[in-house]
Amino acid sequence: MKLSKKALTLILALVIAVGALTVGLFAASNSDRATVKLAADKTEVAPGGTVTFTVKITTDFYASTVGIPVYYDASKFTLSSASALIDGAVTVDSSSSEYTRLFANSGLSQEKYGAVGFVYVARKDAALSKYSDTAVLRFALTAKADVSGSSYVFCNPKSLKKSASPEGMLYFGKNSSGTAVTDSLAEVVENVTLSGTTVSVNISATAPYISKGDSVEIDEINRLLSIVPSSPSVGSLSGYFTVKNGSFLSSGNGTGDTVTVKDGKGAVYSEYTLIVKGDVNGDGQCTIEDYSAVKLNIAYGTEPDGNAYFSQSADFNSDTAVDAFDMFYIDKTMNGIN
Ligand SMILES: [Ca+2]
Ligand SMILES: [Ca+2]
Repeated sequence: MKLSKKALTLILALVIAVGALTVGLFAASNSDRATVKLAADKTEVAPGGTVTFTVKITTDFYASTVGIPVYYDASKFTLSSASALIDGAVTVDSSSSEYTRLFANSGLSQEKYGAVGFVYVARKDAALSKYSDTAVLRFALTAKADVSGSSYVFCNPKSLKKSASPEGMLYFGKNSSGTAVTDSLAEVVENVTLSGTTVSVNISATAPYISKGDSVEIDEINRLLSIVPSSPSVGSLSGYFTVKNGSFLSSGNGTGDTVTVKDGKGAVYSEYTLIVKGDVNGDGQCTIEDYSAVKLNIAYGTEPDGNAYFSQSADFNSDTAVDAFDMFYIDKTMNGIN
């Protein structure tokens, strides 16, 4: 979910205001408990390669505010993308004016560490959830080109917001009436368990690595590998990318097929759904059929049956819109004039 910086600033201002108001109130009862988990899709990565992390939460109360910062060694990783997985939530990264707040109470230096945050604040009358191992944040860290060795990615108990340290950005607010609809100020829940929120990732030059040209893009958050076909027929995918220190298999060369990356021993390392730009019917060709389907979509909003990735494959120029520009590129590709 992408919100404007203005909206983000407003939400964070709300968080700060709610936090300031609730610190003086009694804390929620001891039985209220929240658990945070952090998982990585892989624990070994080559320099330049990417690891995807998912934060999951469980609460036994109706959560009206949630804030979770995650930290990483900035000398080894850079944040390549982050996505909040709950409606109304936002992510905070170094492009945000509120970034510094992620380090409040943490005892961690912004010189040495990077951080990415998840923030959710329920608006008035919003329906609230008790969460059960619910994925709330996904983000991807890319290992820097010239580094090696193991490195921790973690949540930090010191970041916890408490009455005694109200600035903390790790917090859970409980709807004080205990009901599923926001109706009052949140009470801060201090009983937060960080269960398995320290993940060690080894950066190794022998890990599998996808070597690709500019016509290939990888969306690690949504597990999509997109190619821009260089001719009307895709042909062999190895003309677009190769895997160093490993190999790959593909179930086909059209949109919707699965690309499986394997390590040097043949074990599955990662998996992606293939998107071929301009191939909306998934046959590995960019033809008049695809052109017509996109034209119908633009005119009438129709989508061909059986392609869950229509919008990604129809959006040839990857600007998140399907429009006449994409038809222009599909026309060029199907006529072999790229
Ligand atoms: Ca096609
Ligand atoms: Ca487009």
